[in-house]
Amino acid sequence: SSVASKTYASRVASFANPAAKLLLETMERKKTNLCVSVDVTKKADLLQVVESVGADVCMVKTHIDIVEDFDLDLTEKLSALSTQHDFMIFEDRKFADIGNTVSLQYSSGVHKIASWSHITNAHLVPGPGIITGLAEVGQPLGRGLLLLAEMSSKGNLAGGEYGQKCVQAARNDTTGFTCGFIAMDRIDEKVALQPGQEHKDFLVLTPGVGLDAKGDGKGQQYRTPDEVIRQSGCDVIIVGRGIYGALLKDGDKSEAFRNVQEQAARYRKAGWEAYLQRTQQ
Ligand code: BMP
Repeated sequence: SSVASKTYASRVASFANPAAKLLLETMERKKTNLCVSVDVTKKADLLQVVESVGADVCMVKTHIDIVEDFDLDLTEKLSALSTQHDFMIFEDRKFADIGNTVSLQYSSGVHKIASWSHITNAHLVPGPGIITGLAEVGQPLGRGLLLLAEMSSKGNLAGGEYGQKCVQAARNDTTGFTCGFIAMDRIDEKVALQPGQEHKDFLVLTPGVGLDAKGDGKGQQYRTPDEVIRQSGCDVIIVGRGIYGALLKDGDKSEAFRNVQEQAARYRKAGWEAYLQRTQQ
């Protein structure tokens, strides 16, 4: 039977990866499948958004390289908030180079991603060596990796046969470091097992989620939490501008942050109701 009918809690045992286990446990404990994508360029705004949404999310997603005043105090504060509010951190780095280079990009440089991000992601364009390179750094730290099997944007070149190859590569990663996908549906269940492969459970995290807009005029395409969670069987909704959008408008900042909190509560409720309906609890 499809994992879509199973509860998050019942799937914890089917993962070896500690980050995947923790995410499923967190979702069940907090009753939320919402990940907020905090794509703002100022450290103070980023931290304030995270403060505002912390109680409503299982995970916060960052693009740490867009922060203009980045310093390691930011990732320390982010980690402290992650403990305080019980959510995980996903740096949306989209690694896309050979194994040796991604090891360095993941462990080193200004951002030292592996030291604070529980989960990160990669394109499989360079081949499975990218998984080996990232696993070398992340596996000893108990981190997890998602492969971008599908994307939400119009005209993207992922998906199709490429997406199927991502599923095969994830299954063939015997370390368990690869624990899921960025995808638009339950892609792992659409790809037949190859001879010798065992069935494995994977997480599916899905961006391109909005309740009020269909697109952004720059290729993004939005679906509702119900379409993503109930109809497509994905596990986590990733929402950015639908939640922090008020911050992009001029006006009273404290009012904007109140709106951010309200939107997080709204998306959390929509995502969780879709999950309850899917699993008929
Ligand atoms: P928004 O909800 O504001 O459109 O933001 C979506 C977020 O998810 C962005 O951070 C973007 O980089 C990311 N994303 C996406 O939109 N589509 C994908 O296929 C993969 C992504 O990581």
